[in-house]
Order: sequence, then C-alpha cells, then structure tokens
Amino acid sequence: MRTARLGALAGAVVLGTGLLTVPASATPQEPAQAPPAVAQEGAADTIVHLFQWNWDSVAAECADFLGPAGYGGVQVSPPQEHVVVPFSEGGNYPWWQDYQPVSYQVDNTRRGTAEDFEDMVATCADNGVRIYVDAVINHMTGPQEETSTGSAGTEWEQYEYPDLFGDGSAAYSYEDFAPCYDTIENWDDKWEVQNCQLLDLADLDTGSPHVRAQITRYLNELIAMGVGGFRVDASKHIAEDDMGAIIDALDEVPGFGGAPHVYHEVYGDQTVPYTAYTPYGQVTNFDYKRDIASGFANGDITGLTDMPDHGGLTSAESVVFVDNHDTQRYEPTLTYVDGDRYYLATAFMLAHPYGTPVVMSSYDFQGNDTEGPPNIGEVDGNPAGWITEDSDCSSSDWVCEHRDEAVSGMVSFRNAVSGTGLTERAQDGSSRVAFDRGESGFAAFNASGQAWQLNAPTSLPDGDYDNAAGPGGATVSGGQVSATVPADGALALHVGGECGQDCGGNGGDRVTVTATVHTYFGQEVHVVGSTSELGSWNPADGAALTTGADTYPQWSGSAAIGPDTEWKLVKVSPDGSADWEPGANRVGPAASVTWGQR
Ligand code: LAG
Ligand code: CA
Repeated sequence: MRTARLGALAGAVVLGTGLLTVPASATPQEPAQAPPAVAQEGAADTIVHLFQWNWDSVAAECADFLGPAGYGGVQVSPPQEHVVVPFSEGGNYPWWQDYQPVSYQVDNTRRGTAEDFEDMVATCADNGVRIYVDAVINHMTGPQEETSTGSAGTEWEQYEYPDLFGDGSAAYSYEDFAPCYDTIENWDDKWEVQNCQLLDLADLDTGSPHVRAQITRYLNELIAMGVGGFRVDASKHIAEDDMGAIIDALDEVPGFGGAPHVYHEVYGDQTVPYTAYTPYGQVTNFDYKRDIASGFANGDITGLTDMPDHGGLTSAESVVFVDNHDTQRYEPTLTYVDGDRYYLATAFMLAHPYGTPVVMSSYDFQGNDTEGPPNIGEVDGNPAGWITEDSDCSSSDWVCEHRDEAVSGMVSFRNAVSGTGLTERAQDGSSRVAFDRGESGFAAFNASGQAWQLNAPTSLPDGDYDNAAGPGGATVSGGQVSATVPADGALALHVGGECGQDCGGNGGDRVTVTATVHTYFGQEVHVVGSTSELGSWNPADGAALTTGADTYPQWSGSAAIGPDTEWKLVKVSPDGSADWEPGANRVGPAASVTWGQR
C-alpha cells in the first residue's frame, strides 16, 4: 500500500487514500561544504504551466506578459482529442478529461481548434516563448459502458480508437494494448507498472512498431507546427527502451532549432527511479518539490540553500516546481491558497540555480479536485462539452500565480544572474537566508512572521537597486547591503535592476540618508515613517542604516522619502525596544542629519 501511494500520485487518488505524505526517505540535507555549484540554466529558462488555459488566451499572454517578463516557455494542457465526461448530474466536465486521449487530432478540444493552436505556437515563438506540449502517450481512455464521442467528434470505445489523425489513415485496436489489460496492483513490480493499466486507462503497447509510429507521428506533427518541447505524461509507465526509441525519432524544432526540450513526469521510487529516464531528457523532481514546499510551509529554509541533488538528481537533470496540477489537489503542502509563503517559495526556486523551474498558474478550484476550468458552457455544434472561457487575471476565477509581482520580478532576476554560482551571505535562525548569485545578484528570504533587519556582505556592485521580489529596494554600499526584509517576504537585487527615477516606488525618490547618531553597542538606527517601506511607523520594520568601526557615529543607508513623507530616526535595541528621535517629525528628503537637530 505504501509503495502504491508513493508510486503514482494519481494512484493514491483513485484508491481514495487521501493525501500523500512526505516519505521517510526524503533526501537529507548535506551541510554546505562544497564550492558553489555552477548554474546549469541558460537565460530565460523559466516555464509557466498555464493549466487549462485556452489557446487564444495563451497566445495573448505570450505577447502581453510572458515575453516581456522574460519567461522562456509555457506548458499547455494536452492538445489531443479527449474524452467528454459530463461527470455528475448537471455536468461537471472535469479537468482530467484531457488525460484520456481519443485520438491525436489537435482539431478540437475544450481549449480551441487546431488553427487556434497553431496561431498560439507562432505568436508565442514570435515573443521568444517556447510551447511545451503535455504529451499523453502511455495510454488512451478509461472504460466506458457504451460508445462515446470525443471532443473532436470521434466515436470510440475502450481499446477501439478508429481515427487517430482524422484522415482515416490510422487506428488503435485491442491488440495494440497488449500484453496487460488489468490495473496495476503491485507497484513493486516494474513489469506491471510499465505494462499494466494506470487508473484503468487502456495502456498502449509502446513496444509495438505500429504504436510507436503513431506516437512519433503525433509528436512530430506538433514539432512541425513549431512546438518546442514536451512534458511527457506518466513516463515511468513506459519502458525505458520504448521511451528511448520514441525520443530518438523526434525531429528538430523549426524556428528555435535543435532537438525539442523534453521533460518526463516521473514520480521516482525504488522500483522505477528518476534516473531510468535521464538518458531521454530531464525529469520532474518530486523530491525537490517535497523539500521546498515543506521547508517553506514550516519556516525551515536554511537547509535549502545548498541542494546539489534532491532525489539523487543533478541540477541539469531536474525540472523543479513548488506544486503542479496534481499536487495542488492531492498533496497540497503549499499552494496559492497559502498566500505569501507560497509566493516566497516560488521566488526562492527562481533565485536558486538548481533545476529548470516550472511556475504553476492555476484557476481557483475551491478545493473541489475534479472542478474543470471556468467555462462558457456548451456551444452549439461543438462536441467538446463545456468550453473553457478566456483567462482573465483580473478575475478571482483565474489565480495567475505567474503574474504575482514577486514571481515575475524573480523571472527577471533569474535571467539577470544566469550562469552564476551561489554564495551564501547570511543566515538567521532556520527561517532566514540570503545569498549572492555571482556578482550579478543578491537575494534574501524571510520565512518568518517578523521583519528581518538584514546586514550582509555582497559581491553586487555598490548602488541603489529595486527589489525584484516586491516593493521598495536597497542600497549596496561598501560591499554591504542593509535592508529590511519584510515578514514572509524577499529582497532581490540584481545588476540591470538599478533604481531609476522613482526607485522604491513607495513614497518617493530613493535618497541616501547620512545620520550622526550615538548608540549603545547592539543598537541599530532605522528610518521610520509613514510609508510601508519605512515600516508604517513600526520601528522594527523601518529602513535600517549601517555604520562601521571607522565611520561611527555616522550611519548611512537609503530610503524612499518623498517630499511629503514624514519620518524620524529611531534607535532599535536588540530586544526590540525603540528610542525615538525627540521633536517633531521630519518631512521630506534630507541628505545629512544629526539626531535631534533639524
Ligand atoms: C499524470 N501523470 O502521470 C497526470 O499528471 C495526472 O493528472 C493524470 O491523472 C494521470 N497521470 C493520467 O494521465 C488525471 C486525474 C485522474 C484521472 C486521469 C484520467 O488525476 O483522476 O482519472 O487523469 O482522466 C479518472 C478517474 C479515475 C478513473 C480514470 C479512468 O479519476 O477514477 O479510473 O479516470 O476512467
Ligand atoms: Ca505503459
């Protein structure tokens, strides 16, 4: 039973065993002894999974947002003809219809037509964004009492799919599903896992030349349309040799050039390890997912900085994520529902050089696992059931995690620091950590409920920088960064992200404040004021100034202070107590001030 639960995420669901738990075998974290790893990612490697978005909406998003924000790819939901399941009375049409192919026709799904699909691929390519198709090639449909109709109008029954390409040229029938027609029961038996039925889904005989030829035709037709890569569904249920033959037969991608990027969905375990598929592409690293999701959920993140091989996989072998469309339903350690902590984890994934990141973008399913995407109901003459509505990030129905300020800002950060190593720069307890990315970036993460007054060395050149992970910014001066990292927030500075006209964006221009203040040992000086960057009059959250042995009692730092911004200097003691500057509030920027004198 335990093996079955670890063996397939979906398996746990059909068995009704509830949520998966983190296995006892989670990779232990080694202490940070190794020299900083060289980053594996190229620029613009971030992929967003626009789960269930229709083709027109993906195209618009590539042009309006993803290209400009620096995303490199979109994983789209499966484009092949799917079953149509009016699930419950009144109709539900669950999202998982898509994972039951009826044919390889791209002609019509709930997400649009083949023409819409091709337009999307072209528009995204024009904006530098690669389309990754979720390729369902291990199986066809589950059982059905009578003959049914697929989304593109093809009549089918289980094991009989009469028209794979819409031109009468190819079909699958009973013998194409040999040798096993039963559900996988023993998840410790590799032969069974690869040959028998996952979730009662008719399992293709991928060893047969006829079956392989249809799969490679489907994938190569997508490549000919300009599709740049694949997320292969349920890879571990396809024997390695069969997978190798299929991947070998793929054409080069027109436009982008070279072989398609392939990543395999492998829920690695002892029976079928992740590494079985690394010869054929990258693999989805669920060990990473468990580590980062539980680490951030528990505020225990310092062990995540140095993470050379989650699940025994190298950075180059791994596709990483905080959640995906399955885990957000069946194993929801950390998802959009959790708010700040979730976005913080996503920001960390993007800041860190390990793996190729996939950002999840969801619709709000309100805890109903089967709930399909927001839709416009049935459309006359369209056999695809409920038709997906256009995505709208300003509506609460579409969550659009990828548009979150911290997430999209960190995509820029990631591109700016591409190819650099990681050097840890600060740690505070187990919930706060900061690191450099070469000399190109500095990022700090605070997975706690209190603001973090950070002082750390950095290799980032001196200057004023915007915060890529949220409002405000910080100054690097004399190779030191001093800043307030908000509760459950991040600070990320990068070359190319220097402050422009209205740095900080939060109460006015960023100005350097130099203050003469005598303090007791251990006290800090904060600029505290009315804006959120200045702590909203909360001394601990104000902008911290720094001093040094040769500069004391001069303190300096930068803060966004507009002409009307009211503020004061405050000495903050280690126990949190505050000693306010006497007199009236200061108003507006001031370059050089002395405690109490104005
Ligand atoms: C995957 N990766 O390997 C997908 O990420 C995952 O979302 C797919 O399951 C699974 N493998 C098969 O492609 C999803 C749903 C299942 C659904 C299945 C087929 O999580 O719940 O199964 O798609 O539509 C459904 C019913 C099952 C039933 C099956 C066949 O839930 O109870 O046995 O259909 O009728
Ligand atoms: Ca199989």
